[in-house]
Amino acid sequence: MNHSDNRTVNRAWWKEAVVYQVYWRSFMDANGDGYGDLQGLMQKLDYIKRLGIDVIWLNPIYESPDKDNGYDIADYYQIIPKAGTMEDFRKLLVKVHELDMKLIMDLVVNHTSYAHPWFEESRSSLDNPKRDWYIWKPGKEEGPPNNWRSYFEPSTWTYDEQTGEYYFHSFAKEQPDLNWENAELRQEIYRMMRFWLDQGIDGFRMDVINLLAKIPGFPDTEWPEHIDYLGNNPGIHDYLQEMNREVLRHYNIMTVGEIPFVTPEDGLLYVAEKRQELHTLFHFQVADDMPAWDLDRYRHIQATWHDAFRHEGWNSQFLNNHDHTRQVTRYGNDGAYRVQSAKLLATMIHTLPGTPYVFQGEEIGMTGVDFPSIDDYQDIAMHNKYREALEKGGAPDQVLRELQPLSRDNSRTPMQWNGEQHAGFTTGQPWIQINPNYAEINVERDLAAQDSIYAYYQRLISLRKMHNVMVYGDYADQSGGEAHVYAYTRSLEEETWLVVLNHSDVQQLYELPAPWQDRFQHARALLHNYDGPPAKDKVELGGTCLQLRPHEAVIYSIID
Ligand code: ISL
Repeated sequence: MNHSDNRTVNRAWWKEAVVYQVYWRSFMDANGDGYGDLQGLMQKLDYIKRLGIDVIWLNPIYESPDKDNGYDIADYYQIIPKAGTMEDFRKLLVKVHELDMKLIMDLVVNHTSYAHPWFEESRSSLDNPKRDWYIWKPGKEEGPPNNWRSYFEPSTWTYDEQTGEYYFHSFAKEQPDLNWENAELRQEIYRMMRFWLDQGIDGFRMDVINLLAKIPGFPDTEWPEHIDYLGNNPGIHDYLQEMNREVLRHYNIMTVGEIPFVTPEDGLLYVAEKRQELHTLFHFQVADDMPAWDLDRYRHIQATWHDAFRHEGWNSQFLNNHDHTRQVTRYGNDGAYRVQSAKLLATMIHTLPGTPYVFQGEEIGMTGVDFPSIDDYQDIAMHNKYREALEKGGAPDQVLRELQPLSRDNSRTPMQWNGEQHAGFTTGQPWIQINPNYAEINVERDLAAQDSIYAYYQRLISLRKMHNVMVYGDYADQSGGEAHVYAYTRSLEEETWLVVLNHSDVQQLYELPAPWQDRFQHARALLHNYDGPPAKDKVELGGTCLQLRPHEAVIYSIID
C-alpha cells in the first residue's frame, strides 16, 4: 500500500487492531470472593467482542503476594488463586481465539516479588548461586549505596540484615529489581517467555521494559526527585535485541513496551522496525507529564511523535489505564458534558496515528472517584506517598486532597455492569469500593440506549475496519487560532478525513482551512457526538466557519 508520501507502509495486524485492557481484579467476579477473575472475564467476552475489539491486554495473573496488585510476581508459572487456575486460563485463551480475538499478557521482568524463591535464595547468603540475579551493594557512610529515589519509596535501596547489604528496587521494597547483567537470569526469563508464548498467547505488554539496564556504578545524582535516571540506560537495547533474537522474532506476536521518560527520538530506538526490538510502545509525555488537559501541549506532543515515527515506528494512543485516572475526569468533563466528552476523547484517541487502547469502563464513560478516607484506598503507591507526605509534616486532609486526583485507584474501581448491588460486579464484598455513581453509569443502561457512549465506541471502532486512512493515513494538524479547537487530517491515497474537536464547555468557531472551503460542501460527516445535524450544516459567516457545540466531535470525509 502506498503511503500518502509515496513510502510503502508495512501493514501488520497489530497496527490495525483496537486493544481492550482488562484489569481482571476489577472486571467481573464469578465466584463471589470480591475479586474479579478469569471465569468472570469469560462470562463477558461477548461484551468485549460486541464492542469491536481485536486484542485483549490482560494485567498480570501470576502468583503474587499482591503488594502491587500483581506487579510483584512470586511465580511466573502459576496463576494467582484469586484470578483462577491454569485450566481457567487455557479455557479463556481458547474462547478468546474462538471469538477471533487475540490475548496479550503483561510481562513484568524488571523486578519480581520479594517472595519469589529466586529472591529468597539470592538474599540467603553472599555466595548463593542466585545472589547476582538481583542487585546487591554494601552501604556507604552508614547509609544506602546512593541517593536515588524509587517510584514508590524515598530510596531505591533497602537494607537486608541477613547479609548486611542493600538490595535495589525501582518500585516498592517488596519488588526487588532483577539484575539483567546476569546472562543466566536473562536466559531464565527467555525460557519463561517461551512457556507463555507456547501456550498460544499473542504477545506481551512489557512492564517498564526500559528500566532493565541501570546506570553503571550507581553514582549519586544531583536531582534524586527526577527519577528518569531509572530508565533508558546503556545496555538496554542490547538486552532487547537479544530478547528479540532469542524469543520474539520466532512468534507471530505483538509487543508493546511501557517506556516512561522517553522523547520521540529515544522512543524510536525501541520500536524502529529495522532495529528488531519491540513493535510499539506507550510513552508517558501525556499520562505522567501532563497533569490536566492542555491542548497546545497535547498537539505539540502528537506532532513530534508523528514526525519522529512517521516512516519507521509505530505508536500507541491512550489517555488512561490502571495507573492513570479515568480520562473523562482527568482530561474531559465528567459533569454536565460527560457523554459528549467521553465520545470526543474516544474520537481523538481512535483517529490519531497509532494503535488505540480502550481501558475497561471508558466505553461507558466511567469516572474517577474521591473516597472520603485514606483507608478506602488500596494502592501501595498512594499509601506510600501519603505516609511520606505526613512524615514531612503534611496535614492528613490536605495531603489526601492533593493525592486523590492522580491516585491509581481512580481507575481501579470495579466495572459497573448494572444498577444493582455492587454494580453487578460481585455477589461478595468488593476488594475496593464501587464508584457511587454506578446507578447512573453502567453497562446495562448503555446497552439499552442507541446514543450511548458504548454505541458510539462501536461505530467508531467499526470505521477502522472499513477505512485504512484511520490506521495508515498521514497526520497533519489543521487547528486554527482557537485555543480549544483541535482539528487535524488523516490522508491516504485519495481519502482525506478531517477531525474537528471542541475541547471546551462552550461553543467555539472553527475556520475551515482555505484550500477546503469550497470542497467542504461535499464533505460527509462520518461520525459525530451530538444528535443534531453535523456541524457542517452550521456553516455560517460565508460558509467558512464551523459552529461547534460544547465538547462536539465530528469526523468528516473530505471527498476530492
Ligand atoms: O503509576 C504511574 C504514575 O502514577 C506510572 O508512572 C507507573 O508507575 C509506571 O508507568 C510503571 O507502571 C508499571 O509498573 C509498576 C506497576 O505498579 C504499574 O501498575 C505498572 O503499570 C511496577 O511494576
